Amino acid sequence: MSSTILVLNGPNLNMLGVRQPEIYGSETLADIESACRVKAGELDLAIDFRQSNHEGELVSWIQEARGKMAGIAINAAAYTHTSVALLDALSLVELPIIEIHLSNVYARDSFRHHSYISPVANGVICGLGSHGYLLALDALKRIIDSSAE
Ligand code: CA2
Repeated sequence: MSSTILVLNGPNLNMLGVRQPEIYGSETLADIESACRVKAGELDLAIDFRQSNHEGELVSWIQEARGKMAGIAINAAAYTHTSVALLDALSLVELPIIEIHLSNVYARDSFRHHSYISPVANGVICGLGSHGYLLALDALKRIIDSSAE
């Protein structure tokens, strides 16, 4: 059985550490990927860490995860608030899903308060910066282990 977690990152997250550190922190996406690799190793998981600025590419990666990955951690970035296509892909994938946001979306613009993907996520983590990614891996490990019992 697969023990690989697909960690998906949506549009503009490749710019982390370059702009708006007051909102998103000073770490780059590469820094977050490194921390996730260390955490995954501690949890005896592997990760496939990806970023795309293209909705269709994210949809294809979610579809390909079905039957191959053990779970999905996703920061869909702005597509969180707009994408029925991501909702549909995630609802078909039959894997545990944790939604992540670096910032506290509820303390920001009202259009960030609605997520299309939360209804199909097992859990949502927001406002804890890059630590949220590590908590998402912890949560997925628990869900995967408990469903294997
Ligand atoms: O807080 C989060 O993680 C978000 O998913 C980030 C998205 C935003 O649209 C969501 O509402 C909340 C934006 C990602 C853009 O990333 C940037 C990184 C550096 C500079 C500018 C944007």
